[in-house]
Amino acid sequence: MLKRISMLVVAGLAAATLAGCGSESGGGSEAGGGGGDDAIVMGFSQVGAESGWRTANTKSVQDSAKEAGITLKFSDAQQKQENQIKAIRSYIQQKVDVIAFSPVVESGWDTVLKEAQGANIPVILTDRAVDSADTSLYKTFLGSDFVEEGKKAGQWLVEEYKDASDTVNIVELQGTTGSAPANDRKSGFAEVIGADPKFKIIASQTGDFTRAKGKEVMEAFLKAHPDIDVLYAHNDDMGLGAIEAIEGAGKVPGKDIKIITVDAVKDGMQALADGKINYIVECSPLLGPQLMDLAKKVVAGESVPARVVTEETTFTQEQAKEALPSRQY
Ligand code: GYE
Repeated sequence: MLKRISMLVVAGLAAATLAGCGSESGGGSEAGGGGGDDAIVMGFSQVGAESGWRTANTKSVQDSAKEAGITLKFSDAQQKQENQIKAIRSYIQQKVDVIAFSPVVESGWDTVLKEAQGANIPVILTDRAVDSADTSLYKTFLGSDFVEEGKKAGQWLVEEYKDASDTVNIVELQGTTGSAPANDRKSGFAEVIGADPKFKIIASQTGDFTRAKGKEVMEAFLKAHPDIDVLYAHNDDMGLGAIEAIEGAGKVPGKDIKIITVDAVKDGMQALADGKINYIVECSPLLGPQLMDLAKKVVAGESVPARVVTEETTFTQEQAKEALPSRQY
């Protein structure tokens, strides 16, 4: 018994530490929703701050919570699943009204999701999916169709090289290993280009969705493969890092090596308009308003659709020039 109590105390302390270790982007923080005592309290566990997309997503969630009068408890998991599990457990202990999170990887969530279910706290998945067989563990999943994004990237490539007969050597910078966007953007792309054997993925490695890792891995690709025609990067940030590596190797990004990325954040769009990227598949980070709507419904016990897919487009270099001035993020 004593042991059990002390374990609870330790868990409580861990939760308190988690909620208290506020840094600018990390740790826990609480934003008042402006509402009274009956304001909905949402515990939100964010993946991290790995990319421009993520920064825009965090801002969207925080701004929308304020606007909706929802009190937001926010924590940044720094791309670690264990931190997300700790955050979710702490939200369960704090008896929040609803938990929302963007799961860093797809697998390994059943136990903690069952704990939330046992405590009668509804869970909303936002941005990324989990692979749990039991879909009753969450109320809804709001986010993009990443397979579709990968397909759009592949379709552009097929069209771009429709008259070529030579082999097209492709290198791929994958997102975080095990994450839904990395898995799905890879498979959607592979499915489309797989129809024509001239397309060859000669190297594929994770760049963890960051600029620094994108640069590092692209440097290694360039050393190992002198004959790269195309880079497919699962996000803009890795593509931007890779551009530095390509320029460092004396090659011209967008010309010597064609580049396709996903996201369409401002820096990516600027590189596209400048001719350094050739095509971007959009993935919208502005999920906050829909998330708050869903949260209100779920807390009120109303039914919500099991899946809410974000609407997205694609950008060529010309379209990027047009869209840039009014781009919000
Ligand atoms: O594409 C990438 C970010 O999960 C859709 O995560 C998100 C992805 C996004 O780090 O830039």
